[in-house]
Amino acid sequence: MTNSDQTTWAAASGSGQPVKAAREDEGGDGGSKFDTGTITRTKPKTQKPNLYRVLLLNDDYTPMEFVVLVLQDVFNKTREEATRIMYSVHQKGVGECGVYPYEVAETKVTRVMDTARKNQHPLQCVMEKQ
Ligand code: TYC
Repeated sequence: MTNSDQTTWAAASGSGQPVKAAREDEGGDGGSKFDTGTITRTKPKTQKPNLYRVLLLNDDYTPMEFVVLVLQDVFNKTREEATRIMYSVHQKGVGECGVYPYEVAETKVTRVMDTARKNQHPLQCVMEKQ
C-alpha cells in the first residue's frame, strides 16, 4: 500500500513543509497509535495558474502607429518587437501579445479596448484560455 492510499494531502501547503495528514487506520507503514501522521513533502507542490493568451485582431482603420504604441505601453514591448507583432497581425489577421494569468490578461484587454475607444479606433483585443 502506498502513502497516497492512506493519507489526505493538505491543500496549498508551502514547499517542503510538514503536512498534517488524516488517517483512518493505524496500520500499513509501521506507525504506532501515537503517530501524528505528520509527513514531509519532499517534492514541492507548485500549482500552476490557468494561463490566457491575449490576442490583437486586425482591422482596416486603426493606424499602425497606434497599434505599435499600444503594444509598447500595455504589453511592455520594445519598439522593434511591437512593430514586428503589429505587422504580423496586419498580415495574418490575428497575433499574440502575451500570455498571462486570468486577471492580468483581463486588465490588459480592458486597457487596449478603453484606449482604442477613447481614440475612436475599432481595434479589438481578446483573450483565450491557453
Ligand atoms: N491594418 C491596419 C492598417 O493597415 C493596422 C493594424 C494592425 C490594425 C494591427 C490593427 O491589430 C491591428 N492601418
